[in-house]
Amino acid sequence: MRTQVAIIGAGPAGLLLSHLLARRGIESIVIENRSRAYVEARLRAGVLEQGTVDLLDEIGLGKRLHVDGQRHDGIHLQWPGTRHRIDFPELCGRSVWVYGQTEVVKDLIQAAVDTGQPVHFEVSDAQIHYVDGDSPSVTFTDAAGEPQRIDCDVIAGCDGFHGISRPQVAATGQQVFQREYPFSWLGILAAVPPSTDELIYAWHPNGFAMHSMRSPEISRLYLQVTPTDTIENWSDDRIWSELSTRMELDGWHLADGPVLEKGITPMRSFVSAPMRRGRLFLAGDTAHIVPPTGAKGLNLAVADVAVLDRALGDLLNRGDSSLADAYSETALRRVWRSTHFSWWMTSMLHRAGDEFDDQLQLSQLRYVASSPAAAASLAENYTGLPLDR
Ligand code: RFL
Ligand code: PHB
Repeated sequence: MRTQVAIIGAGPAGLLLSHLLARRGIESIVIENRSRAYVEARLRAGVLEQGTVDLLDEIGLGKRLHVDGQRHDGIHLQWPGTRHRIDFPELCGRSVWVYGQTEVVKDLIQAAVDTGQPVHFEVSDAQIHYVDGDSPSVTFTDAAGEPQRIDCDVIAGCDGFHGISRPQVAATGQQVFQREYPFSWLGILAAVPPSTDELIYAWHPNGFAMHSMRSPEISRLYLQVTPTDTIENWSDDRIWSELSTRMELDGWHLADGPVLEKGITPMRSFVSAPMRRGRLFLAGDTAHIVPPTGAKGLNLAVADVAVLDRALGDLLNRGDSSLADAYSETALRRVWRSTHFSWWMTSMLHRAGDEFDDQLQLSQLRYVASSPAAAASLAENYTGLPLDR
């Protein structure tokens, strides 16, 4: 096969990139090692920044989002005895949308099907070749077991944290910055209407708890647990009881219901630089991971791809490599802003230290709740700074 851009990974980054490039008349082929059903059902992010929604609208992919998604104009920050609403439009003139990553991925795959954009699912043994020259290629085994090769001008590594792309950059010198947090998130999806109008981020002596949602019928909730904890230790009853303890507030009740799915995710910050080697460009989780407390991972993948789309447009349509040469530095500026914000939200809300740390956290929460300047900083980062496009 021959194409201009071989894209590895049909997550949000890879699928969106192929769609953006097609709008510039640039051909691409996406390969993905999982099945379509698997990637469409993979339960992950829930919050889209204003810029992410604006971009999806601009390219005609926002229709279902505006029907099934919900605009949220704030979040609640909570600590024992207090629940404080941060009002986004008042503080920074922007909002966020609650719309599951599963739905974003379904919309992107449907758009690829509708436009005849090739996406090869269930491939195996993908390998990247000759990225230091002008004629890179990707080899893989297709779903039918046939060996395949894609000759291309550029490879986009959009294959997530465990993919094959980042190790290619590592081979030529790469800097990795990371932090492991001493806690994990236990997340559940539950068949019960949300007990809240806005997402609740709650600090509690037993640990962080969070209430999010997917629809008027489905709630998504999280608990801070220890990294060595296993899901077998957490019966549904224990999860609901701990959630209601940590989010307790006079006059408010947490409704429980059947747990549809539950799992434990470790928390880490990770940045790998540069995000390029020769003709291989990295985007999304393959290059960086943020802890989910800031709701940034998916949005950062979208932001990378918005920058990469423009850079590849100039490179492949006009032979101008200046934006491609600046890609890594441009993308990493936003990556570090989001990395800082996610680290800050995580550090403010999770219990990990001693009583001195507790008092610093509570002081920070009271400050954000009482100072319009501090609240505006949270609002500006949470809703997302404008995309660099
Ligand atoms: P993905 O989604 O991991 O997609 C990578 C794709 O590459 C495929 N792949 C390969 N394909 C072919 N050959 C190989 N060798 C391959 N290796 C891998 C994979 O199967 C996969 O389909 O990365 P992408 O596109 O960069 O997107 C990133 C986002 O998925 C991620 O950042 C977010 O889900 C993070 N995240 C959140 N982000 C937000 O913006 N808002 C949130 O509210 C939010 N909440 C979350 C989250 C992540 C969570 N977990 C489970 C990590 C909540 C949680 C609990
Ligand atoms: C979610 O709905 O899954 C979600 C929302 C906000 C976060 C993290 C996860 O910060």
